[in-house]
Amino acid sequence: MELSIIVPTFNEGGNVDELVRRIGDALGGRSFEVIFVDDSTDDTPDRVLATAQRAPFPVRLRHRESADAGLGGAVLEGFELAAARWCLVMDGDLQHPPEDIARLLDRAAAGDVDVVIASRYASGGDSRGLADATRTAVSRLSTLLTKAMFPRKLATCTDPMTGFFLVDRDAVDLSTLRPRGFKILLEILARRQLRVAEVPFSFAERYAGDSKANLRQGLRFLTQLTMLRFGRMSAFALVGGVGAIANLVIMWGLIRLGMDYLPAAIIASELTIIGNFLLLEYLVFADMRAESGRLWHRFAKSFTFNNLEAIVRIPIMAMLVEGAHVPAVLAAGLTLVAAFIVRFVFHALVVYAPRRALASQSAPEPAEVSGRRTLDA
Ligand SMILES: Nc1nc2c(ncn2[C@@H]2O[C@H](COP(=O)(O)OP(=O)(O)O)[C@@H](O)[C@H]2O)c(=O)[nH]1
Ligand SMILES: [Mg+2]
Repeated sequence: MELSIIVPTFNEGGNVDELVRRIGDALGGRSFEVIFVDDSTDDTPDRVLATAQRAPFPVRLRHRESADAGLGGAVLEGFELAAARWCLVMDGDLQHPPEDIARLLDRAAAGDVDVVIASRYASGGDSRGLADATRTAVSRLSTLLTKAMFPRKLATCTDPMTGFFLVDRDAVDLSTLRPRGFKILLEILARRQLRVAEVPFSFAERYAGDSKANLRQGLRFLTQLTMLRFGRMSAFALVGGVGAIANLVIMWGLIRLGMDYLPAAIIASELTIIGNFLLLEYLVFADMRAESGRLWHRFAKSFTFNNLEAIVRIPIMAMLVEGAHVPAVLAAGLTLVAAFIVRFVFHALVVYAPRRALASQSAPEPAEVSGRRTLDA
């Protein structure tokens, strides 16, 4: 087998047939397979199965039931299922024209690269298929930001956010890739210096259905970028920083509304603690949530910890100021830094600890993910 084509899909029922037909027309004579890694809630899996029956080449389906499985993990799962060493990743909505695949293969055949990227931004490519001016601006800006963060690794890459690329699976250390990586190509390129070539292409309009891009995915992307560059701890710090500012703003607002400063401080702190927890949940530790038990348990631990922390930190600060005559602002700073480190360690190791590690030996192993459906047609 020369090539495995990996297509992550989320509710792309109307596109499946046309995609498979055009891939077949474009790659006639080559030996390849198509793997749909699907998280849909609609009839996409049935459409894939129906199409697979008719296709003169292997069309495989991996359907996942988990509600929150995500795009990055889907592509990773595709790599693991792939029969060929060279894997092509493309969207299922025909924004990535199958007719361009042959040019990617030809470039790889030269033998001097690990990745061939289909770029919207290389000269000769275009991104006209992006929905509107806002999407274009967001795409341009995030590309710029990403390149700035990895100036060396992305030096020869104009479009690190594309979902259309060909990669030599043997050149990638799959175990280092994190499924939280919503933009899996970026994850691949940032982990290890690879030899990259680009082929320009025209980003087309969607054939059917709607885009799944939204603000939440944008936030996830920013978190991914921060974590890739600076590690999880800095993403955690960023959330803490945003929380500190929110805390002060809320307190100021409540005082302006006529509230006494003490209750204002307490309400602001509690709201911030809850807000921070949600940001940690959905951004910083999103990839560890599934393994770490119930949401309410995590919340209870996090909430208790943060309240205890305040109760402990303030007397220690007072001791430093009154007893050791440390200037008040320095004392506040010192205790905040210490509290930050303790808080990070507590969240990483306790709140988001894998359930298996916490469970006593007598507890049953968690059940295998149910409802997986795999078909090799
Ligand atoms: N398996 C899987 N595929 C997804 C998920 N979210 C998006 N996709 C697929 O990823 C591709 C790109 O998504 P799309 O909505 O077109 O994003 P856009 O092109 O940036 O507007 C499409 O094939 C989607 O069906 C997901 O959570 N799981
Ligand atoms: Mg799309």
